[in-house]
This record gives sequence, structure tokens and C-alpha cells, in this order.
Amino acid sequence: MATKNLSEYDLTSVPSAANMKFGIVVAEWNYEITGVLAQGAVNTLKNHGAKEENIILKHVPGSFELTLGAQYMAEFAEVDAVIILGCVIQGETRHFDFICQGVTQGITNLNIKYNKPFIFGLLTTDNQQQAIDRAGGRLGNKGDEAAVTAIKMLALKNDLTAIKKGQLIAPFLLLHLLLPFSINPDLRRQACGLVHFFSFLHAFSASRHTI
Ligand code: DLZ
Repeated sequence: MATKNLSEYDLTSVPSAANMKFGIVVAEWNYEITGVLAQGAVNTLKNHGAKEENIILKHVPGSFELTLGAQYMAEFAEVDAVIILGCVIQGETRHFDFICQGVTQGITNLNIKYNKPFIFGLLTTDNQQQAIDRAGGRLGNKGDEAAVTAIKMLALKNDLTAIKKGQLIAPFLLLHLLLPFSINPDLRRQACGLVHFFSFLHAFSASRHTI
């Protein structure tokens, strides 16, 4: 049982979302809840610098359709991360269990298949009041939490990508340092040109692919 407010966090702990592109997939079932989750997610992304044109929001009929909707979003909208928002409320039958299980497994698979963050913003509650509490009520908004999670996961990916690029450029730098000691002047000139060319290519691609 959640006790913390989902919308309370240290603002300074969240990186800038200025260069990130997000997809948000929202289930229409229980829209009085999921609409509030979506609004919270959009506001939070914008508060952290995401541009309006870099937030693509689409709807699917129910939570069961969230997985495929999220896959469409990753394939056709070329977003960096997908935020998945739905609300499943326990009823009299076991429908609840099957939907929750299907979506959870589906989203887990998408994370691995696309190597992108697909954020699980699905409320799975015993009743309507528990959902209201988590959609702008006394426990905050799960949509805010999902947005912050998306930003943090992309920042993590950026950090690790930068480390990998740094490791790749190291051999070029080493070669650059050793070249002046080469004896043959022609060879030295040609090799210098090549090193400069590849360093430029590398720096160019690093500047274009920070996410
Ligand atoms: C059918 C159904 C039921 C009973 N309950 C919910 C729910 O609480 N939350 C939700 O998002 N969707 C529900 N659905 C619809 C299913 O997710 C799905 O849209 C249909 O089974 C059609 O595939």
C-alpha cells in the first residue's frame, strides 16, 4: 500500500528533458482517472524542459491495448521513451488479473526489445477511491511519477552512452600523441589526416546521438 505522495520529489534531482522526445499512451477505460494521469505527465515533462512538439500523446481503448499502442509509438513516432498510463480497477471477475499480468509482461518485453525506457504508469487498484487518491488526490499523481522516471532513465542512458563514446575515442587520441614520433614524413602526414578525419566524424556523431 503506497503511503508516499507520488508527486513529491526533489526537483533538483531531475535532469533537463530539453533534448528528449516522449510518447505517452493513455487508456480510455476509467478516463476520469487516466486523463488526470496524462495531464500530470505532460505538465511534469514540460516543467523539466521538454518541448511541446517533443511530447506525442495517443489513446488506446483499454489497458490491455497499452502494450501494442506503446510498440506503435516506439516504431512509428521514433520517441526516446514511452510513458504508459492506464487504470485497472478490481471487479467481480478475474479480468483484472489477466489484464494486469498481460500489460506488465508486455511492457517488460518492450523495454528489452527496443532498449528504450517504457514506463509502467498503470494503476492497479481494489476500488475507485484508491485510484482517485493516486490521480491527483491525497497520494499525488502517478502520471507525475511516471514522467520523472522516464526523464531519469533517459539521462542514465545518456550518461552511459557518453562513457562508451569516451572509451572509443581513447585509441584515436593515443595514436595522435604517438604520430609525431613517426619517422617517415609522408606516412606521418597521411596518418595525421586520417586521425583528424575520424576524430571529426566521431565528435559529429556524438553531438547528434546524445540519447
Ligand atoms: C474489459 C475491461 C475491464 C472489465 N476492466 C478494465 C479496467 O478496469 N481498466 C482498463 O483499462 N480496461 C478494462 N477493460 C478493457 C480491456 O483493457 C480491453 O480494452 C478489452 O478487454 C478489449 O481488449
